[in-house]
Amino acid sequence: MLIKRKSGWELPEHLVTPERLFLNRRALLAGLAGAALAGFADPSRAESDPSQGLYPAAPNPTYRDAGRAITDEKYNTNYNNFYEFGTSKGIAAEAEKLRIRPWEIAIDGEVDKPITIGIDDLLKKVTLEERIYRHRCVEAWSMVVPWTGFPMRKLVEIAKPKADAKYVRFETFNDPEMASGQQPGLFGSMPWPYVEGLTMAEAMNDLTFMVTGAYGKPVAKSMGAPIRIHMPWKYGFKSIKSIIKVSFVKERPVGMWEQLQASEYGFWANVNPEVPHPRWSQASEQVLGTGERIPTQLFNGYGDYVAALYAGLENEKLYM
Ligand SMILES: Nc1nc2c(c(=O)[nH]1)N[C@H]1C(S)=C(S)[C@@H](COP(=O)(O)O)O[C@H]1N2
Ligand SMILES: [Mo]
Repeated sequence: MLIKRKSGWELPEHLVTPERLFLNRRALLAGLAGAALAGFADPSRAESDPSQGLYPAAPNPTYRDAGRAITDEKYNTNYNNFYEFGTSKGIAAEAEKLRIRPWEIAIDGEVDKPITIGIDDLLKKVTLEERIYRHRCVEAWSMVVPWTGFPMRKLVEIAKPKADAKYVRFETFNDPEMASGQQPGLFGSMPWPYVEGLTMAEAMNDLTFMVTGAYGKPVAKSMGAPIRIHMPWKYGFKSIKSIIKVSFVKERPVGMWEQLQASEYGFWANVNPEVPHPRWSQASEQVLGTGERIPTQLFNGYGDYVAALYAGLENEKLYM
């Protein structure tokens, strides 16, 4: 098969588009329209961010070595899945339309007292730290990212959930005027807003990280400013960007991808090289920026931290 490399970090599109394959015709048209707008993120963007003085933060020594080189920032800020701004990887320029101040986060559901907190007030309540994590997309590519943020556990402490809260449900903005990808297209619309969920035990795990920065500065818009989550042992679609609502709930949340195609994108979505996605293998991954393909590890190599979370859940579809 002929594989044409474009430049640098760009993978051949047919290798990296599976997440949108079933939307293909619509995606194709959207991609054509988006191509004219596509460009690169402007590195000067962070200058107007009021939280800029908080970066860089002290590295957490436990998460300093990801066993691979950090992926160059330019790959990470310009090669994204952020469907609110389009279905191609080149949404960085379009994502500059994301307005990140004021930015309010609602914390509600089974909590002592529902609150709404501005991002800068939230940042005052936490201590930021840097962690280098491997990131594995279900489309079988990966990167290594120096995130800055705070453990999700800290957000749980702030929220004070009641004992009957069993899951956390996260929601991204829904603003078709700002985010062109949220406008209904020729072939309909995705079931916006983007929603994802975790169990309380997963939320309390030390690895579960609320990300507000990357590469020593506020996180780029294309990567989910001003606040996203990252769970490095799960496929990337679980790590929801640009969060506006965190709800503590009794029932298992249904994510946007799960709602769209439950047979392909489940609730658990833990990385496992031996469980193929229905349409492709998960055995190996392309490391962005290196041209290398390497074997994928169970739980993306984080089993020591998270395997115990799944004891007794063997009947669940833990890896899809
Ligand atoms: N709101 C929102 N969050 C999202 C997505 C998205 O389209 N919208 N894409 C997900 C997918 S599929 C991946 S792989 C990661 C990509 O994060 P990155 O662009 O920072 O690499 O974000 C996840 N979070
Ligand atoms: Mo992904």
